[in-house]
Amino acid sequence: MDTKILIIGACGQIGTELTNKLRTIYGKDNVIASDIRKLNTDIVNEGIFEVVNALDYNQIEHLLEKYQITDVYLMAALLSATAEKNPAFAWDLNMNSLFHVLNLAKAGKIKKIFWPSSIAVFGPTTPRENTPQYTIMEPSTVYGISKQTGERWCEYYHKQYGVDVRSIRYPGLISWSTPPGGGTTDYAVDIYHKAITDGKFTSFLSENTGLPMMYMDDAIKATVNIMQVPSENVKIRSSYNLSGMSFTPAEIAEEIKKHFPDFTIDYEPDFRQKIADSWPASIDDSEARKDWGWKNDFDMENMTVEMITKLKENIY
Ligand code: AKB
Repeated sequence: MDTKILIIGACGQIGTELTNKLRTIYGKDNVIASDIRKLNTDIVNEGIFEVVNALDYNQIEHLLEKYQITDVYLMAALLSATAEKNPAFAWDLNMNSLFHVLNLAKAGKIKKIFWPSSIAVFGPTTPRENTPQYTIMEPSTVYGISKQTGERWCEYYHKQYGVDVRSIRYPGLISWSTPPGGGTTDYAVDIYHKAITDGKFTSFLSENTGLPMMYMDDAIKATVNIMQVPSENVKIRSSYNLSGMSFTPAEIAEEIKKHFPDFTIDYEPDFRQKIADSWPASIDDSEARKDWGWKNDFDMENMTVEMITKLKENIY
């Protein structure tokens, strides 16, 4: 059976780039992009697009039947900072959209699911440096609690009902072409824009707050890879640790200064500082490397060159 893909949340930060990549790989007619609204004109106009509410089981079921979908990528979610402002809705969206696709897969209507988890599943009691795959997990944010719970359900549906669900714990994602959507790691995108437009940047995280980060191209590569490997390679059915690089606001500012010597940074930590302080500073992703051959292409240095080049070429 040919692969037919439904992406729920196709207009978001990851969804946009994932949709473009999947359309290239599988062909435009085999990738159905969907979102709650027509939020991104390229995604809407350059292929098949459907308006869908990730909380509406019947709408999703209808699309699965209409397009004979095999694989679903569920990218709709409220991220960490936004979720803290609206805990009840974050819990509803992040959990019930997952239950819908897990139950549709259990009913035999989806063959394979991709569901993103996050470094937010870890908490203040987790070892912060080189955080292992298996460790203490006591998330203290609404977003983290929803992702941790989701991981448990993914593993449960796999073990009890044979649902082929695959997942990655994304770190902070950095892209020149799509804006981030309400996360704690968003500063690491904004800093590049401000370096070019203003020559200075005010960080909402303090100088020495280290966090795991990844260039979007690597995140998309990992997502496509984990969905393409044979099922037996995916040994972890909660979610895989995944690492690209780790840096603090001060370190990324130093890297940017290599390109803009006059660039300056100052620090005004806000409520997101507490979230960042509860998360790992770096991640051990050896299980992903071993099980399905994960390897990152980008570090802070080559990502910075690419970000500045692409932003100058395409945006400014
Ligand atoms: C966020 O900051 O909420 C996200 C994440 C790390 O999952 N980027």
